[in-house]
Amino acid sequence: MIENILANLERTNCAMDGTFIQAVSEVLHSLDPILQSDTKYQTYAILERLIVPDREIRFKVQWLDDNNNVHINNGYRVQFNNALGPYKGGLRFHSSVNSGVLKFLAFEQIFKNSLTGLPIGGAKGGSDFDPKGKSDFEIMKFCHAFMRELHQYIGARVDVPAGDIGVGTREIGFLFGEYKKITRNYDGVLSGKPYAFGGSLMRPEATGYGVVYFTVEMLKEEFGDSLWGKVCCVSGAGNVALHTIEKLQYFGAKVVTCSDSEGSIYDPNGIDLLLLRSLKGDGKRLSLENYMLQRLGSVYTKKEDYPHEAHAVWSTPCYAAFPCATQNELTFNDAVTLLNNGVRTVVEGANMPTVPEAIEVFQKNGVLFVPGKASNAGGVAVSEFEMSQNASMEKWDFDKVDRKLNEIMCQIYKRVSLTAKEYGRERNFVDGANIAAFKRLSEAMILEGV
Ligand code: NDP
Ligand code: 2IT
Repeated sequence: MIENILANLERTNCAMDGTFIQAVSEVLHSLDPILQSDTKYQTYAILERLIVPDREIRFKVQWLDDNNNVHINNGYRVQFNNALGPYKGGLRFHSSVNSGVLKFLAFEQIFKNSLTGLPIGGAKGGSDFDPKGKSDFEIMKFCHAFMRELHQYIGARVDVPAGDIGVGTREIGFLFGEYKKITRNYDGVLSGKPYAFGGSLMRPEATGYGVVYFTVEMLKEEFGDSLWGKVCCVSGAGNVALHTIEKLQYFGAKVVTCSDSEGSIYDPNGIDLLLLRSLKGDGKRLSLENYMLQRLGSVYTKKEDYPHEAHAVWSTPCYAAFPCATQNELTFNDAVTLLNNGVRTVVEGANMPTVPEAIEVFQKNGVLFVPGKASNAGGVAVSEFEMSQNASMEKWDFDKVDRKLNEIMCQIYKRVSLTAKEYGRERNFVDGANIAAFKRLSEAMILEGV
């Protein structure tokens, strides 16, 4: 049945939908044991309904650069499934964005949001606008133009976008400003807002912190171990990577690598976070080469100087690896190198950063592998906390958000590991996550009717 559904999916989707088909294929193959357990999933055609987005919205974004040249970009919002609550998920501004990438991200988001146990559905949006090299005013003008179209489709109880690659607090601020001008509504229509007007404390940190809270709980339960003194490799140097590094260091780990789309840093003395933030914090995009120039003993490797299908960021021995940049960044060759270097666990900070062949290498060789939909759910969880605070006109303090984030991440770990055990897939956190998320989602879909 699964193979038929996948064949049909390939037939009805276009060439650019590769990552979407990859994501669906992974989920469907995980679901085999639960599908066998009850005929209701077939009766209600849950799989067939689950893999088609509720709607895909596409619009034109026209804007003027600082020299008054006209630019046109594509804007998108994929509202995938709202069985569990309002559509919820980030906006990505990156030149690689197209409808296929956003379908994959929105599809993953349904499962991630289900795992949080919170009342949120799944969506994703964005644009092929490239923020690199743009002035603050150009970013602002683009965000305003984007919202002039997007505002028609969103709402605090309808669809609540947030940040993702290329979209942080600054961009959400500009988007919110325009939404308010157009609609006069001062409500929680976006999360990840600046604290000054409705943002939650700790939303910027939440994804990275959550990744590490998940890891701490998992290491305690699975190995009776901790992060103290462990060497870790992290990829990326954006929001998720920076806060993952910060929390890993807080728990006593030594992080020796980070990267961006141009190259990577190896720092045997441990990443100097202050220096890294001065280059990459708050949306800054200075080259990592500057890190090497300012930090004795560190090594910078340009992406093109490293052999094909492998990445320098994964080439040093480590106990734990945290891919926090983008999809399909950790290849089969990277997995073999990490395995040969003794890695014990790989915890995804990004969405689907590990290719399926690499996941197989880890799983077949006893490396604990955690999919992003479980380990990076802290970001969207705190987004939901922001929605709660906005709806009740409250402000929670830092400790409350931190405690609730930690609780959610520990609960996700428990839910995923227990489900894996229950369905005979012990320590297979991919299957555990997909089945646990599917259970909650499919129950809601059945109860709501066709
Ligand atoms: P940022 O834009 O803050 O940072 C992205 C980082 O990834 C940058 O260092 C960027 O380098 C690097 N990167 C992007 N594309 C590539 C590439 N093709 N090869 C190598 N490096 C690349 O985004 P986030 O940190 O917010 O997002 C990172 C990942 O985490 C994404 O997969 C996102 O979907 C996921 N995520 C984000 C959440 C959030 O709350 N922000 C929540 C959950 C998941 P460069 O600047 O050179 O392009
Ligand atoms: O992938 C993700 O979970 C995000 N980009 C965050 C989504 C959100 O709504 O906070």
